[in-house]
Amino acid sequence: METVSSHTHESSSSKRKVIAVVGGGLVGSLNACFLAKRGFDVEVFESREDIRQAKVVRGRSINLALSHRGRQALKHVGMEDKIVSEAIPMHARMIHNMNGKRSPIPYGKKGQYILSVDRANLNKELLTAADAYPNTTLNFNHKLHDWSPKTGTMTFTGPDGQRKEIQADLVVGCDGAFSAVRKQFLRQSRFNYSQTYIPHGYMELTMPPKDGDFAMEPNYLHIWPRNTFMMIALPNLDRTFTCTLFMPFEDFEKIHSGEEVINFFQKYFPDSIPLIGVEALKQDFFRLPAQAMVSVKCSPYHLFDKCVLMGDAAHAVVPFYGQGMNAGFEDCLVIDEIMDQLNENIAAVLEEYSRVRVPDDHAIADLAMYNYVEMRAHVNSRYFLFRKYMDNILHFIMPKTIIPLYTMVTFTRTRYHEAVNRWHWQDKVITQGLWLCGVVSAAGGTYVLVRHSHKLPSISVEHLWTRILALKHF
Ligand code: FAD
Ligand code: EGU
Repeated sequence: METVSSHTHESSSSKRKVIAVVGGGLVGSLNACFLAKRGFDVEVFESREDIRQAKVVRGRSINLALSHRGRQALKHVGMEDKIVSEAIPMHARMIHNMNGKRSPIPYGKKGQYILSVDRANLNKELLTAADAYPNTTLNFNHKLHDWSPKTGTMTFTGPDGQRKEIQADLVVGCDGAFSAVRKQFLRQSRFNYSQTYIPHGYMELTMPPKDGDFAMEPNYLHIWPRNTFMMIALPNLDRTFTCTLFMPFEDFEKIHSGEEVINFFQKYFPDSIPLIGVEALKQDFFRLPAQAMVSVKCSPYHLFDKCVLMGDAAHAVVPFYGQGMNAGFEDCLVIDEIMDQLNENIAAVLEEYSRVRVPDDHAIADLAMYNYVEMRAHVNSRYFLFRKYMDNILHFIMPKTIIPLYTMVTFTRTRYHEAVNRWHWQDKVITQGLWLCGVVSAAGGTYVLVRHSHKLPSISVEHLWTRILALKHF
């Protein structure tokens, strides 16, 4: 068995705990910063090469929406300002209807906005930040194959293709939706696991600048809601937009030629054709096949005091709430808070982390899936506008009572499962309010009729009111 670097050797003799972070993606690299800041010896193992040196970075999506939860986590390791300065604020959604009409709907009050961040750039910044801690080592081209829950020994394929065994006190699985670390959990009794592929795939298309500037209004999240088809576009610093088309695989498979692509876009997203460009569209569409989306839920997140899962490895969610990365970043913040509470007693911390975090991650996984089902069922541009206007108006009238769900999810650190509970409660309040309005107007109408008929004895307004209130109990 070998140790990765000399400082690991020295520190294990000085009894500093060695933590192996498997996966140097968004969550792994941020988590390395959190753990290094605490003074642990951190070893990051990433299967890909160092993306800071790579010429072409192949990731899953080009840009992402960063919101409050993610920002709070970045702030904790001193990275918030840097990342925000390299991001583009989106103050509202811009809804595109079939005729090319655009309608903005603000995300919240002035100053409430989400950010469009470049995934590759964010990952590079976080790797550089992790690298700057003297007690952190980044190991690229290290692919985990398996590990032993008994001993904490991990087996990797190293840079030269040779097998390598490496030992750590704690293994932190940040290796994404298809986690290799998680494989050992599946062999344990009382481990819950489910994964669901949705029938939709996604494809990314680039919208180039027009006359050197953004082809559409830059500070918006552009949305083309078309029931089963949907397109979203987020701005990039280079004045391009990355458009993401969501569509059932079945429908992707029906499109074979450039001409069919244009026909399809002509039918559903006509205003985007001149902006992306006919030739670019014909080519871009066939560059990569449509990508699958999976939802993964499991529990618990820890195995003894040896291992813990975080980010997509613990909870991959479908991207219909813009929360996957934000939730993963919040995972890092939550376990850090627990580390403080429990004095870094690893066994106790991991148990508490599973106890606290599982209900919240499951809640956001459910919400994202719920939104996927709702969007594909009946969300066209008019319905989308109507629903979001209603949310905003009710919030404006009763700011303390009615808070839109996306506001709690996007702009607060309200625990996800509490946001869901509150949402159900608000729904009841709204439904009862609507019923009451209906009953009051029906009764009022009846009262007026009765008064004008002069045939029946008239009832006092007070009397009518108590009757209406009594109705509520049915
Ligand atoms: P990953 O980013 O998958 O990183 C895992 C890392 O582990 C990778 O670097 C991989 O190379 C490495 N690895 C894998 N296996 C091994 C192994 N065996 N050994 C060593 N290393 C390994 N989230 C948002 O918050 N906002 C959004 O707007 C948003 N939009 C999205 C749009 C789309 C289309 C998709 C698909 C997702 C979106 N997400 C969004 C979700 C977000 O991409 C993920 O939640 C996030 O990337 C999770 O980070 P992670 O570090 O846990 O996993
Ligand atoms: C999907 C893909 C609009 C980036 C959910 C809203 C998303 C993002 C919404 C992608 C939608 C959907 C919300 C944010 C965000 C909305 C949100 C979805 C970013 C409920 C890069 N979603 N996304 N909800 O409210 O809370 O604007 O690929 F179309 S950001 Cl599906 Cl806030």
